[in-house]
Amino acid sequence: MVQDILDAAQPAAEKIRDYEGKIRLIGQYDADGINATAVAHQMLERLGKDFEYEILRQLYEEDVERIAEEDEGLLLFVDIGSGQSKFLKEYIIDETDKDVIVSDHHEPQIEGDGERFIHMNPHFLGHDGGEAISAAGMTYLLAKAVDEENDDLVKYALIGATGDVQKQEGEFMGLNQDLAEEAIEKGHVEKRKGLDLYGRSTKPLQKSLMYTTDPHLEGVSNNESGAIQLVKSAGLDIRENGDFRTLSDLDEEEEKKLINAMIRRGFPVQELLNDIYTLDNGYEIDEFSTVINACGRLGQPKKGVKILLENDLELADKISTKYGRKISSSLRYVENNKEDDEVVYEDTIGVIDGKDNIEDDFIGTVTTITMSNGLFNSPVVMGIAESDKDKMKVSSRASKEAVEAGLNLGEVIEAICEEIDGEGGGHNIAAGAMIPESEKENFIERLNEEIEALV
Ligand SMILES: [Mn+2]
Repeated sequence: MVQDILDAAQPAAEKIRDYEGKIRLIGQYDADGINATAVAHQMLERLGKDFEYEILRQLYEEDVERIAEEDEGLLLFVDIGSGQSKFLKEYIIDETDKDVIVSDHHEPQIEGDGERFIHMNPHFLGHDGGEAISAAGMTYLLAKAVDEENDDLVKYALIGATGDVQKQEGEFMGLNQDLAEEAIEKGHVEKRKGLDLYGRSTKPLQKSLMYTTDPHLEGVSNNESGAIQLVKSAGLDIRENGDFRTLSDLDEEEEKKLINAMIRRGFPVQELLNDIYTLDNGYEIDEFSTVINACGRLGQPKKGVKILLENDLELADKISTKYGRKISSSLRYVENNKEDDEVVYEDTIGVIDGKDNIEDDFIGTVTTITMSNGLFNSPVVMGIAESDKDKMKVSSRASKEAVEAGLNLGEVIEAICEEIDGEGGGHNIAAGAMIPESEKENFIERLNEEIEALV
């Protein structure tokens, strides 16, 4: 299955191996992009290449114009570039003598020419770039085509795919499944059925249990001493060498004991069991991918590359703490302004206007938390915040009930964006958009109308 991508990667691999000048690596700033960058970084370093790298939030036209002027003669774009491939051709291929390689999985605009512009994208080979493979996966296969020895980098492909929410109900799909098998076989990743609780590898066990509210665990949800009691009733210690244990600190036998204790209490454990992927550094894969994503959100994507390549868990810990603080302060802004109807207001939908007080990279998280914490009693909640270039970022979530009743928020948002010269879409339960600042009121009004008509 992955063989066709490995074959398709040969011309790019050859170009990279043979190129003797300076190379520029350009990556995207989310967890997938940072993993793809780490893979390419390692590949180039192992080849002894002279290279620079940068990580961008977006690749705007002016970025392409600027990159066309840089010194490097070979440009390698990862997790970015497919959606701007017309600009790459126009400003770089047609105007300079530089060569371009793109390793991406976003919807491509145009194909490359196979010579100076090599465009690797799963869409060209009939694979779904949405859930079958990420840019980290594409770049991993490129690295493997460059040198078979790079196959130790396979775990980054999985962390990237996880960051792009390519797992469906806990399971990798399509090409990702092949990559997961490869990683397990080589011992970089372990897979077993386990309790899929928040903070599995980062929070004390009793916290993971007390934070579990869906399904509600009578006497344990939101009840720390009840959670500690449950752990003790399973015959387990909550501490090890003085420190609180996390769920992933338990061995398989111990986790079974806990599961049995939960079954004895009549808890619907089946709903909490999932395939758990644990990395060889002890982190559960979703949690590690969140940390890498946080590096980008905090404006420090290169720290993500460092955490990945040096397995710098101390830095990972620092980033997590900093990220948590940033989320708390964004939530505090909402809390402090909930009586101010220019910031927090509700018609059919609930609206949080973060203005320039909530960073656009945090408005999504704030919206998700607000949807679940009962601030509104609406079928849809949206957050909006100022972004760069006179744009506003919109993030929206629908309630489970609304989705079950047939709402597809992604489609609604996409349709409104078409009317107002914005860009957006997403899934039935979560969607986002970038809209012109001037269309803010209009957008909120239109979304309210649409939801009102549907519910
Ligand atoms: Mn991606």
